[in-house]
Amino acid sequence: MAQVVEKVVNAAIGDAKTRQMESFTLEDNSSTPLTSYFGVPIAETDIALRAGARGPTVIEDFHNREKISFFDHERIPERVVHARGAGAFGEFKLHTPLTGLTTAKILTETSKTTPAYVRFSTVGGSRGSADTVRDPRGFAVRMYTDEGNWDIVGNNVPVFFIQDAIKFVDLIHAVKPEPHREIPQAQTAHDNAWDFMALHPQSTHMQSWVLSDRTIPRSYRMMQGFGVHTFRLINAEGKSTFVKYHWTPHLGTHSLVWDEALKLAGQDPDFHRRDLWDAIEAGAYPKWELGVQLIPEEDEHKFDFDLLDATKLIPEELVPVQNIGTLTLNRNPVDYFTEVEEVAFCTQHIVAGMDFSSDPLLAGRNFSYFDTQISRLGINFKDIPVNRPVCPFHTTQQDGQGQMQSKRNRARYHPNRFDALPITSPANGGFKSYPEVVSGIKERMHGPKFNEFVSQAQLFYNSMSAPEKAHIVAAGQFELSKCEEHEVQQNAISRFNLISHDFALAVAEAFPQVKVPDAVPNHGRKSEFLSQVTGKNQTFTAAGRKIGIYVLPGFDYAVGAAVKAAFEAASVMAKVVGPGTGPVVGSNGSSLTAEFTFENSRSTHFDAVVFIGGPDDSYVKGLKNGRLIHVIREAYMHLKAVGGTGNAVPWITDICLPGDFSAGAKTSSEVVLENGAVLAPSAGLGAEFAASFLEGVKQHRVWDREVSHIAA
Ligand code: HDE
Repeated sequence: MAQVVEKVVNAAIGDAKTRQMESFTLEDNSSTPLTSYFGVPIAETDIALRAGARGPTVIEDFHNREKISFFDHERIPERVVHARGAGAFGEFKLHTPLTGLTTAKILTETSKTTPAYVRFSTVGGSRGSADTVRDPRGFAVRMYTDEGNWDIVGNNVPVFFIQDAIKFVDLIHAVKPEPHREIPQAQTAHDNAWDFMALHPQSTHMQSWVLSDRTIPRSYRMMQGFGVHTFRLINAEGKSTFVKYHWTPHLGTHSLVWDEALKLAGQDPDFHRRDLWDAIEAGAYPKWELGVQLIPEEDEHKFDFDLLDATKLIPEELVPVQNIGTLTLNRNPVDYFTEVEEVAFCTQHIVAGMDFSSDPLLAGRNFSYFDTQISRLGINFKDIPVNRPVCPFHTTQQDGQGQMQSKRNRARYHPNRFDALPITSPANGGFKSYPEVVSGIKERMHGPKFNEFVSQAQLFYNSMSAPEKAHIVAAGQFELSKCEEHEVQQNAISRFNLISHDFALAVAEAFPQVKVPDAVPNHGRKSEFLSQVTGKNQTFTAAGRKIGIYVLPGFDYAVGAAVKAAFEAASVMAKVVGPGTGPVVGSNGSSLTAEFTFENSRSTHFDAVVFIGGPDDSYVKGLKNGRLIHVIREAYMHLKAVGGTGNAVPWITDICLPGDFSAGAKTSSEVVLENGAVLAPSAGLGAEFAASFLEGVKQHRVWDREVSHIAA
């Protein structure tokens, strides 16, 4: 911890937010003698004051009372949704200005580097739940701009379950653990969730995303983010342009497979939090492009969906995404509670040059976030360092529980005799709402295009590759198999039938008692931008991946070292796995240092696994260990690149995966590539092996290995 503080202090040189937060960060004072919270040195902290060695504990022991009382009040209410999360600091740099479209400096001035903060989260689980559950992920970004805080409180899925905020309470009550026994934790695989979703047509499109691999991301670093709603940009003339925000990860958008996600929930519940932390500590800073879809005001009604409907996306074929800036996360928090638990995002935090659209979901959020922060953190949540703006600020608000600002202003009202007029004015860069023309009858109604729920659900499903469709079907079967009521399964599959008849039939294979309705028309359209396997905007790179290099004592050091060096040169996190942590001595007496052990890790911790061979048969004997054989089999089943060198090759082909390779694979004098496995039986091929292996890792998964039972 002392090290981290030091890093932050050093980082303080250039970043206004870091400097500001540093002034609220205590130096590591662990060598200062213990005191009470108010500075009184404490002589004894292990035994409470007692009337006689075996007598009652006395109340006058203020140290005992202070200690226990603080502990009693350590907890604050966790977020009612998105309780589980991880955060990091960084910066945003604009490279393509939106000149003429907005007056917001952050979107027009390329010379600025704006401090930024992101909190990623799951939605349904409690604060201590597992990271890898099936759930959309929150992707909440804050920019500490020179003109005030700007929060884009988005998700990793571009659409939402409902169109109107008034339904949020129903949605969340349905997807949270069932209230009578508080089961299941952090999952929608239960009757209430699918009961609601099956009966609520607005959720049809989101259901196809929820069942897809999007809701089991490989890493926060490999997720897209979306503002979801349509917002407005406002230029100097007061003209408005509609905008949708997209975050596109430099490492590509990639997911786990379901079996892996389930296992990781137990093996490492902090999998995503740890991955983000480790990458930032290693200097492998995650980056995203901020993209915008811009829609001129006059085009508002040209789509067959309503721009105000958050259950619809704008297909990129209709409005391309233009990347305008780069977000980099480069600093881990110093203290989780004050910097992650107490961060208070609010959708209404926008800056001048922007405004909201009349999306009814967004309108409800603009009320809800401020309200929820009052309940979680108190009205003065603005004073918590992570929430403070870095620009000058001046309000007439005062007092309230936990107020921390001692204001010198004597008059906290306007107008007052001290005002240097005018203190409020658009000319001072003041926020001005867009003067939208509105007319209509006050009634509980949505626009007519809000009543179409199926078209984009079909578009999404139609656009998936064969393995992605297979995963959606399997997810549907998994979720509904955990529902106990036939009616729920029947209703859900009837809804799936609206998305695709083939999809409904495939899910129903696991539910013989369910009757799949007749096929309904499917428009057959696809988008080229939605698949994670074939999508046009997808990035494939080995950079940022974690590869396990397995070695036993006596391994071929030259090969092991060459492979590790080649991986590291490709910005891969190469992790040596050995029988114990610390040095594993190779055949020539040199050693590699193992960070992981056969016992403390599983194949699921890595994107790919490599076994380095050793000098003789006794080495292979060491490999004949159920745990190690399982590593290869499990990674292979999870569609990962697996590899071996030297005499680890026949062990892979004959013992771990018998029958999967050609006869010559284990004797070839060259590097062999079969079924996504990379094998180098001959000595001295470390560099060639590593190059082929990295190609495999780059593909993310070996999709051909997937058994797909439905056509693309
Ligand atoms: Fe949220 N949401 N939400 N939400 N949401 C919260 O605010 C709410 C919605 C999202 O990392 C809460 O500070 C309503 C859509 C994220 O701290 C709460 C509605 C999207 C986060 C709340 C929605 C989101 C939250 C709980 C329906 C994606 C975590 C704690 C109108 C675009 C922020 C908190 C963080 C958190 C309300 C719908 C994303 C209760 C009423 C749509 C990423 O205010």
